[in-house]
Amino acid sequence: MAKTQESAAVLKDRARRMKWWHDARFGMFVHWGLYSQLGRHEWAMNRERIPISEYEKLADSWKVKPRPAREWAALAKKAGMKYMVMTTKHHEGFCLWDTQQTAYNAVKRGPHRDLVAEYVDACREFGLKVGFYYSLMDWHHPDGARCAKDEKARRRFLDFTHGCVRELMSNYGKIDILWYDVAWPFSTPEGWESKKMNAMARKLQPDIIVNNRSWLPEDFGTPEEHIRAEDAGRAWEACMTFNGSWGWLPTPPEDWHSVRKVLDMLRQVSSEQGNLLLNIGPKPDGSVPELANERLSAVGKWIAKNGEAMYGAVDRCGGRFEWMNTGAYTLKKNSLYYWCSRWPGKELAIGGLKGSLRKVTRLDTGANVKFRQEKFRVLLQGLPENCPDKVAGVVVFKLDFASAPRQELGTGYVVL
Ligand code: H79
Repeated sequence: MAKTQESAAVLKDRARRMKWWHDARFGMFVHWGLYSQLGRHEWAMNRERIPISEYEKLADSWKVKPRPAREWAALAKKAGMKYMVMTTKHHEGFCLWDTQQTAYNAVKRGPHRDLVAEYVDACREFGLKVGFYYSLMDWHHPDGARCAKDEKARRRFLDFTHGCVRELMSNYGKIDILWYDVAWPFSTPEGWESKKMNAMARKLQPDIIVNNRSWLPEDFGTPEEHIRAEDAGRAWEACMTFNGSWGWLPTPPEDWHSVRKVLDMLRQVSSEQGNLLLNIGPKPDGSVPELANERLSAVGKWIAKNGEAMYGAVDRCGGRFEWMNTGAYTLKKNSLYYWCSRWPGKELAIGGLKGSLRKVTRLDTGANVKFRQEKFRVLLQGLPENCPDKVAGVVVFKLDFASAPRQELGTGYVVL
């Protein structure tokens, strides 16, 4: 994606709009649509080349329980998530809101309800920020592919696309995030008239945060299914599936990320000022998958005691702190948080820490921890024999230094 020179005013406005998002750290992605009924991944229509006429039948067979979005929002809140992003239209082209752009929508067909309105209400009820996912690629719209080669089709398709975005930005009150996906078949912002589209979104929603998938960098980067920081100064959010699929796919328990794995993902993003958007793919009727419920509830229980290590103004570790085999770090100014995920017994040695260590506390209990600082290591002492964290086996130690800490490891060190 082309780098653009941005003015001080643009950067200042972005910092204002994104403050809450940086502090929030953790959000819930929800992939729910007609494909959920098939239970074979949200790309089934494309992978299996299901004809449109056959796929469209799913629009009438879709049965949805009352207000499932309340269950998602309740779980997100319980899990320590601060925002949600829901698929208002995935690649299949079915619109979950009351749109005037197409009759292929959840009000005119199957559910006969505005599922986006229900979702927005649920987010507000649980105090969560509201994000809309919108797929630019559309396998259902007659011009969704031919727009690449036919200017009249392109005009129609852009009117449709911009019309959808306009409705989403106009009809549901304050929207916090606009999350575009797959800008195919055009490969430039000019193809989509993205500048105009995003300016329209921002005019309607002056505080909105827009992702980078309309061929413009906008506010944040979106690594998908991997965690990798963008350059310093650039916000980023890793979006991750829970069990290898975005849409509902029944999988064995071992395919779901463990509680420990989710905590490690949170540590990884927090250590580089990123966010984690963790997905659930609700069942066809909207129910939360049992394993998502179970594991996110445990994640939330853990975060309730240890959230200080991830929420708020974290600093980038930027390679200054490398893992030890007992754990790894997050950083806030002079405080280093050591997420110990492999318990060592009564004494924990952390290698290479430099800087004057003033105080060590355990986040879960707030208790002070006895320590000894040697030239190249810190020893935490008097710990329990067995790991005291019964939720996930992860204990966070907060190490307060007199000034910003560093780590010097024994690169090239030879024991003679
Ligand atoms: O919604 C979830 C996925 O379904 C969607 N993004 C997440 C959040 C997604 N993940 N991967 N992809 C989409 C694959 C994208 C493939 C593409 Fe292409 C490559 C799109 C454009 C170039 C395949 C080849 C489809 C069109 C050309």
